Amino acid sequence: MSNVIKSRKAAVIGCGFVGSATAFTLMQSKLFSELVLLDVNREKADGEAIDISHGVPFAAPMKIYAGDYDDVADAAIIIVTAGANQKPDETRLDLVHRNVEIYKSIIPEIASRNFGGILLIVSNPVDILTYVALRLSGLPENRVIGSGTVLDTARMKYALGEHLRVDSRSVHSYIVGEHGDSEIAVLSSTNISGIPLDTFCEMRGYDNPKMELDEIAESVKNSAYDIIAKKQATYYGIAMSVRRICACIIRNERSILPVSSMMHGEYGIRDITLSMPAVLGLDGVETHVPISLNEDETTRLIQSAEILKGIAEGLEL
Ligand code: 6V0
Repeated sequence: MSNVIKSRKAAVIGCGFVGSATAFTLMQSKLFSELVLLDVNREKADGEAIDISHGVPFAAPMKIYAGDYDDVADAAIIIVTAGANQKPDETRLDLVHRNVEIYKSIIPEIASRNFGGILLIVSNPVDILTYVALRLSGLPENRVIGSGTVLDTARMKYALGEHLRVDSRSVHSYIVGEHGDSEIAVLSSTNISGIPLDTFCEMRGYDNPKMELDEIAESVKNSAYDIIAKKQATYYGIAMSVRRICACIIRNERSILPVSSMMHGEYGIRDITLSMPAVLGLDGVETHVPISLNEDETTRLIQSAEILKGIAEGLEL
């Protein structure tokens, strides 16, 4: 039997750049009344909790404190950001062995306490670690999700919004597959409030937009490398992405977000976790939404899945 969860309680495991930025945005979100911060460095978790608590009078009443695994077991959502981050010239996949070992010390602690909420994986490589968390926890597949390409999709919407001089919220576009080097920007079905991307490009005076759009997709894919080269880590964009995912779950919004979760034959892909638009609500992933892809996008998605599968199959779990 799973624990009864407290619907307004969240926990963040790993309080480095990403965990603390996430905790800060969650404090401002008013989604939760209780937030537990957990880190191997307890002092760090405690310091972040105290600092972030001092923003509470400007948001809404809530308790933020450093805790241990007994404190996180009844949270509605546990967000795992623990683990090494990319150093300049490292790919996300380079982190896999270090972070799998860290997950082996975290996920069983959660599972052994009959956790009944949603496990939201953020550490990289996020798709592989979502797979690892699923296997190590034994939790139902709908309740183990990765932040996936929610961040990449936001970056794409922002870049297209700037390029087309339109509100990024009016841009409907997805990046799917791995959160990483093999990700796919689905340009074929991208639209601006229903207007096909190519048509909107023409409206904005771009005659032959393909090259510019491919460049934008490429720069979105490389944006983490660019940010890390300049400031050693990325955290604000992912913190807002996590906030959006949490809102969708806690309010049972059933929005469609490209989170990472287990695939069951969509596009012929199965037994691996990757990002695909999905209806997301209180129970986590309700169903995948296999958006239409052109031939090239489908081929690249299958390649992305194969890369991830090759890594997942080589892990000793
Ligand atoms: P960081 O600042 O080094 O923080 C990592 C934190 O994890 C530190 O405070 C550690 O003490 C803590 N930690 C390590 N081991 C454990 C453990 N066993 N239990 C509890 N806490 C532990 O890294 P940063 O915050 O920059 O990045 C964290 C992870 O998020 C990395 O794997 C990044 O690659 C990843 N990101 C994922 C993104 C996404 O879109 N999914 C985006 C940005 C970063």
